[in-house]
Amino acid sequence: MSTVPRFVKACLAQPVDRIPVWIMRQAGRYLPEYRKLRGEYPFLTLCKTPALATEVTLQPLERFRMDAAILFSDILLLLEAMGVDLAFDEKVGPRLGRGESGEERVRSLSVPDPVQEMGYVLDAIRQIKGSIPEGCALIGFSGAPFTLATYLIEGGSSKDFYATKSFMYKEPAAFHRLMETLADALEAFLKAQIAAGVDAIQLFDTWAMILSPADYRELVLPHMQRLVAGVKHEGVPTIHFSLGTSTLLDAMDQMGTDVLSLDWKIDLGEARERLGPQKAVQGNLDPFALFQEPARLEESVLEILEKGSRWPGYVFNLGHGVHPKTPVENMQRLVEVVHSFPVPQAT
Ligand code: 1CP
Repeated sequence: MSTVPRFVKACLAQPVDRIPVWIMRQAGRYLPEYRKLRGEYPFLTLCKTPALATEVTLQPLERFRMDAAILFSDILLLLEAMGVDLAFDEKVGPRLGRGESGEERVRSLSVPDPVQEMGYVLDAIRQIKGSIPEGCALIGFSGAPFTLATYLIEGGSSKDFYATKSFMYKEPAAFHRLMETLADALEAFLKAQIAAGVDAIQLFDTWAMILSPADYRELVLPHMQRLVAGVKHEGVPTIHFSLGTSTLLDAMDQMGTDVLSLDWKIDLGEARERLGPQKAVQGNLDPFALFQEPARLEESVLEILEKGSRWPGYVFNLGHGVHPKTPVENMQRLVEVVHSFPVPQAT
């Protein structure tokens, strides 16, 4: 008989026997086994070959007893399925399109059938579910509409988001239409991931922090609410990730996700006070805390654990992805400290 993983229980703000832990980018460049495989295959080949995506997803679980694994993929692959050229350049990062303007890329978008266009992701999910350790949850994910819109309009990463912001302010109606199209594509894709077997969904809105609270409420929140409501219908918990959380916390609380993943710039105890016991939280250790010597690292982890665990509904994580130069033994130590922490209201 399969029991509900403790990670899923914590996302639903239910009591747990110990605090669940997983780490953003836990499968990644700080692991020598990832670097070895990455030396043999380009990044996109790892993502698009289900056996390789499965291997990378499961790599950290060989070393650490994480309570969840996240599917190895990337938020930008959906834009490719929507009709935009995608390449990853080692030096400059992602490149979208073939030199068209942002407006041209926006106009050419289509809403794909995920089974037809993202079948490699769905196959990877089924393979991972076949070999993931008992009790370990699998997290599916996507970008959020706004963060995907920035990559689409800019044609890649950006420093000042000039193209996104000028499009948004000059053509608000077209911007809303773009957000709607992205939300439609995301809803279909996330439902397909759930049908393939993921236990939870995380929505990455990395660049929402560039918006004022008023613009966030006007241009992003309604689309997030519709998307989250559509996915919620499927019965798996939803997690919202963002950076620069404190300024947008109250608006993000209204989005409807079960969990908010917070960065280190907000005090976790204060965030839990503001959000109340119904809302689960995930986070929020600074990824660079993993560069401290072991005794100091332990103190930092315990401090976060104490603040996070005062009510049920807490998942230990970093505030953003683990840095590629992180010493692996410090990750090991972090996981051990979380595991041995006595939960105040343990089941
Ligand atoms: O060279 C390499 O090995 C590729 C590096 C890499 C990896 C490991 C990229 C390129 N993407 C990923 C995987 C990835 N990306 C995952 C897999 C699961 C995990 O291990 O956590 C996830 C969830 C993402 C999500 C993602 N991709 C985000 C949102 C989260 C975040 O980190 O803020 C964003 C913004 C991207 C875009 C992206 N992917 C990769 C690059 C270089 C970038 C651009 C980042 C930027 O604009 O600064």
